[in-house]
Amino acid sequence: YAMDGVKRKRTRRLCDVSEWDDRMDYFVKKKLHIWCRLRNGQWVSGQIQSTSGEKAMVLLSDDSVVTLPVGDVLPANPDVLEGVDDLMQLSYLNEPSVLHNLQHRYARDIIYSKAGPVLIAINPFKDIQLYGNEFVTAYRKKLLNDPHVYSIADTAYDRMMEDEISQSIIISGESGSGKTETAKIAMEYLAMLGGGSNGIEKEVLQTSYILEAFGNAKTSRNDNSSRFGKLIEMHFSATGRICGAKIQSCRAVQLVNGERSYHIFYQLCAGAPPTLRDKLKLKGASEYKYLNQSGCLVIHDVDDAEEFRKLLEALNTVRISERDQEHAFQMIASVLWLGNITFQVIDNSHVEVVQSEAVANAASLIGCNVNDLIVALSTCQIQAGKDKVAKSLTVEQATDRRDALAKFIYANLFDWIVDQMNRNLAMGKEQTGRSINILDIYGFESFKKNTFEQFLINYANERLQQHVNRHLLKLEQEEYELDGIEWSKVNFEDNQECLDLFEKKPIGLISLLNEESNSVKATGLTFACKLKQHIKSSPCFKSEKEEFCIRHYAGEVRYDATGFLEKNRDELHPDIIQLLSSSDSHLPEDKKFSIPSSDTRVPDFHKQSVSTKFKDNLFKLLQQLENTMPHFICCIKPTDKQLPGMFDKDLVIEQLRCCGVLEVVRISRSGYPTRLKHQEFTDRYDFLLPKDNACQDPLSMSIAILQQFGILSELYQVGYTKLYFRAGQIAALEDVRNQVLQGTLEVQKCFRGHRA
Ligand code: AOV
Ligand code: MG
Repeated sequence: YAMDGVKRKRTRRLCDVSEWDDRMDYFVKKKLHIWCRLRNGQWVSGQIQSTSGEKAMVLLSDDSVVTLPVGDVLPANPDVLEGVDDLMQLSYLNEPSVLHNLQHRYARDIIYSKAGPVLIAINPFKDIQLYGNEFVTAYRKKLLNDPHVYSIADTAYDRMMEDEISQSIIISGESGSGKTETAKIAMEYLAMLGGGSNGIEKEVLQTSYILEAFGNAKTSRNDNSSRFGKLIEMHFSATGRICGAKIQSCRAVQLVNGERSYHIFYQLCAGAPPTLRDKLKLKGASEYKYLNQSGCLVIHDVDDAEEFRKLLEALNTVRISERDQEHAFQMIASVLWLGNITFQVIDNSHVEVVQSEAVANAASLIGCNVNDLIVALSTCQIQAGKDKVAKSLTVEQATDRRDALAKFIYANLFDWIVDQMNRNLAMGKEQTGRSINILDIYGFESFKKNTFEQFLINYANERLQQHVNRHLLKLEQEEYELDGIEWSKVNFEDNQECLDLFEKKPIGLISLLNEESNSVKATGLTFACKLKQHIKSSPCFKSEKEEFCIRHYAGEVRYDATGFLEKNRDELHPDIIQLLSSSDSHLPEDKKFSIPSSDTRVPDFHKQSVSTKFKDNLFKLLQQLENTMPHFICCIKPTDKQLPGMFDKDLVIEQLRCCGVLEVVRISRSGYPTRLKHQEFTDRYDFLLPKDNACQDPLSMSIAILQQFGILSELYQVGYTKLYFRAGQIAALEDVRNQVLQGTLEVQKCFRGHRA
């Protein structure tokens, strides 16, 4: 242990750039490997032959020699460190070394690595043989301790059982990096550990399938992209069995968006059995406007009909009754038929709904009168004196109304399904302190065209990033400083500025958006102008015409302001509310639409905008995580092509930078990952002190114990309230403790005496 600590200290110092300059001669003499950055920005391996002034002559592997600025040369790690499990073990911590290490592993299908406390998971885009019963058993029995999602879940489970503190597994990464798959792998592990006779673990696992059918869609970045964020709480009994679960979701997205809409539409169209087809008047997906406009109806290698059969199985498993399932499919079909309703202008003056099977089917599926639907979609009831008169809408207004109705029905259905599952998974009466929360949200997105949905999604990621940074980088260092131990601070990139840009009142993006949404005359253009006018000082913001740019932690994104106001208002016209409330009277209470108040006396500014609700919801989720012990998984997407065997270094390094991976490793390496309160420490080890020991207070006793054990002073630090140990030191202490406990009777007695 002593050796370990000393060695680490030396290598740590070597990472400093100034010392690297001094060491270069040594590298020349010993012909050691280095990394050098070529003009094209790529890092390649080579050997320094000589240096003169600010230049270095480097021999490359193809025997050519290049002359480079000294600043473009970095030390490479010795061969024995090739492909280490944990980046903390690297003697030289720099970007090319980290990349090389991860690529070396990835090429061997080792997709998991540690970066200190964080698990790095690089998406393999193919099945790899790392999962299933055998692996679960091996990790559970601690026969395997290679980095793995299983090992993170295992640690969380043990901590939960031992400390009775709720845990959380927080998964971050950009779109398509593997968050949702990782979340499922963690859930599978926990389900196997916590499975019992009630079979609830099977239900918990099946919820993922249902949520994905209704909440995921294909985008250009991910064929199975989550369009909602979720926090799954798994609750455990005192014996470690799963006793319940709860899903919280945070949806941000439109019906028709991206390449394909939600999977469920295509699954239903492809897989519904004949009787259901007849009831829903269902046609093929290509017949529906909401589905056929994007030009993408199928996903490569996915059989929607087969997926539908799996969905039915999942719905049965979570005990959603057949009647309820039918209700859900009826709502889905009503949305599809609504999308096919068209309008025509008569006499250049008023708009009419075209009589068609679409409007008839939509009305019957929603459960309302066809004429009521037609009136609600094409006219506006206006109070004229004592009477109400109908005023015709424009085609554009009518289309908006139709879409708003479809969107509302879908959103309502999604929430209803989540409620049903939560009801069936609800825990017994016992509320335990034992839960594991898994957070999986939509990843950072930047498309050719970015709109309100990306705005919300990227804001959520900005918030999540701060949560991660705060725990891994900030709190850790603050604790050292507060407790008065020696510490040289590691700086890291903070995204507070960008969050301020979103959240500041009254001149943050969300406030300004809400303000502008309240004005009837405002448009995307006036909104963009307003932003330009008010937000002058933020380095994260630029705007021109109808567009604005935000510099996010993960890169710059250009947003098109068109449609922001409407989507942020997301109003359901009182006429539609009227229609819905009259349509569902025949439905049982739990299936009724949860309709917003149509009370016109509620002033507009009291109605919460979509962005405000989203923000509040997000805060609630993250707040819940604050009271848990966090475990972090950082998912990395090694290629934009969704194909195996590719490793785009630039793409990977960008993501490692975003997650602050190098900084995390730096902090963990020079940090003290194990810490114990003086009292805790003395309670556990003071039986080893001679009986006549004169120390009274826990701090002095702690120091006496450390001296008694002969622990080297560089391996720990004594804070005001706690002891801080380098990695591995507590294990060494535990060894001694166990040996003594198993040893002579004398010591055992002494131990008992002390405890009592
Ligand atoms: P995401 O959740 O991070 O994106 P997913 O978890 O949906 O990403 O992963 C995208 C695809 O990568 C999956 O559909 C799989 O094909 C593949 N994949 C990911 N992890 C694994 C793994 N461990 N083994 C095999 N294949 C994997 V988004 O939800 O778009 O942010 O909003
Ligand atoms: Mg996902």
